[in-house]
Amino acid sequence: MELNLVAVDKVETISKKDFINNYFKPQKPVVIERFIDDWPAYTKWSLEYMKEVAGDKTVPLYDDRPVDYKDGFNQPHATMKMSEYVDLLKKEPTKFRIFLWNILKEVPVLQKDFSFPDFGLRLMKGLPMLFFGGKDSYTFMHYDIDFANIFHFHFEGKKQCILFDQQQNKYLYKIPNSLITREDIHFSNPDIKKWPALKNAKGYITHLEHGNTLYMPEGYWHYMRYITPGFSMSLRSIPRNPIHLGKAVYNIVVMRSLDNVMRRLWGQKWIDWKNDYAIKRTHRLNNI
Ligand SMILES: O=C(O)CCC(=O)C(=O)O
Repeated sequence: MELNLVAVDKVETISKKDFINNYFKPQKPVVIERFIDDWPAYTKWSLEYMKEVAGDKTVPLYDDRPVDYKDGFNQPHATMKMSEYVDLLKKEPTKFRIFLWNILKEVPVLQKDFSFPDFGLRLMKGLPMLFFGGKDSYTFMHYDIDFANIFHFHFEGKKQCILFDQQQNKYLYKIPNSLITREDIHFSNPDIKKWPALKNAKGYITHLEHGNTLYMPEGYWHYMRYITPGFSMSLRSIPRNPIHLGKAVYNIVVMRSLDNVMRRLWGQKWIDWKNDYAIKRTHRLNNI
């Protein structure tokens, strides 16, 4: 059996009013296909261009290895010069991804290529983040620590996105005190016999092409699989729902530090316990 996924709405473009009424208020995802056609980035941004402007930067890389207690929260697995990384992306499939790379800090010249769109939400100006991935690499299912509303702009290549809202948590094998599900679930083709609760989850699926914008509402789970090498930029706006805002503050102030302390105290036992508990709890909640 497959996952219960419906296609994310796709619109060519959208007015602020329609975006707020049809997507932001009901907290529903949408892909806007041609929202950024007038950005210089739309014509300029490619892997080759990134190599040109940022080739000598050292970039943090992540692969799909499971969380290790020796690593800090979100600590990179390797580093490389951007020029070598782009060459690698183009040459062969690689698991290495760049995750949460702050453009403003790293390559300020890229700021000239885009603007902060007016969707009727106040976007955080200091946090435009870039993500890169090689063919078939994927960003594990997670939601963001700050529960932000996310606008995700895709460049070069094609990317599959699978999304769930926070109501689905009890079906997703969520790891306690963290923002991820079991890392051994391959959401693009999950083994439902091994993960039976997943069949109760209702989510969304879409594919992004160059120039598409994906809106992900507050706290949405997202799994991204790079079908071909490419990259994306995310802009974010703080959550409006007070419960989400409270959870964001808790995550940033308590959850992250608690996890780091537990890793230091308990080591791998803490990670193993969390992974085990994710299954026990999910199966208990689903009478499995
Ligand atoms: O596309 C990716 O690799 C991850 C994107 C992501 O996690 C985000 O935009 O918050």
